[in-house]
Amino acid sequence: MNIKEALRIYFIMGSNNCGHHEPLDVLKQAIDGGITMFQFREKGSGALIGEAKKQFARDCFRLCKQANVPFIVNDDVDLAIEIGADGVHVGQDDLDAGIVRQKLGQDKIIGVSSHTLQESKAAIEAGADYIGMGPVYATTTKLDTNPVAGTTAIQETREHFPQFPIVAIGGLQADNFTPAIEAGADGISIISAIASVPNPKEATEKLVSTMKEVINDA
Ligand code: TZP
Ligand code: MG
Repeated sequence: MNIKEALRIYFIMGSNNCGHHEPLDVLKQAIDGGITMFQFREKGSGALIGEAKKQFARDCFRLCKQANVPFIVNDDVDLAIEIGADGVHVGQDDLDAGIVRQKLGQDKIIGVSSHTLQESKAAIEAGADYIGMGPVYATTTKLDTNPVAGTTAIQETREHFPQFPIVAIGGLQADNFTPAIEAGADGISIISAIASVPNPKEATEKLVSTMKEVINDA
């Protein structure tokens, strides 16, 4: 798998991000619209736990597998191992990437959230396959984010690591993500601009077509 290409339109979702939509239908629409990777992020207020979480993860994984969309689990390494997910994404306050690597083995994808060049360096040294950087813009989806970062740290990380896979996150939409790509991100991670809109498939198609234009112009 080409990780940079997989990061282009990286959809992240949990059941509590979907408003009145049926979460599996949102994921189905996002897949039909052209997402290139998916992160199962079942956490926060009202999130499923225990068996219900596990079943929902399996259902999401099945849809992704059918469409060849890599399936990444947020935080929960044990769940990822149990269901055979393609990888795990961890934040700065979660398990260290080196420990995740030991648990998952060499073949799985490990993503790490980074907010600064220093965090990027540490994640890369610890064996991350990609880093997620942001929040580029303000977001109401995650309440405990770091301060809005713009694109400066993305640009700094890109200058130090010309080839390393980077995905931008935070408040990104079709009409505002261009600066993140221009700063050096390989793709965008999106929650609400797909999960919380009236037509997730159309929204995804718009992200995909805009991304094609932005990359061709770069
Ligand atoms: N980490 C930093 S910002 C964010 C996460 C999980 C939320 C992104 O959600 P949205 O709705 O795409 O702004
Ligand atoms: Mg986390």
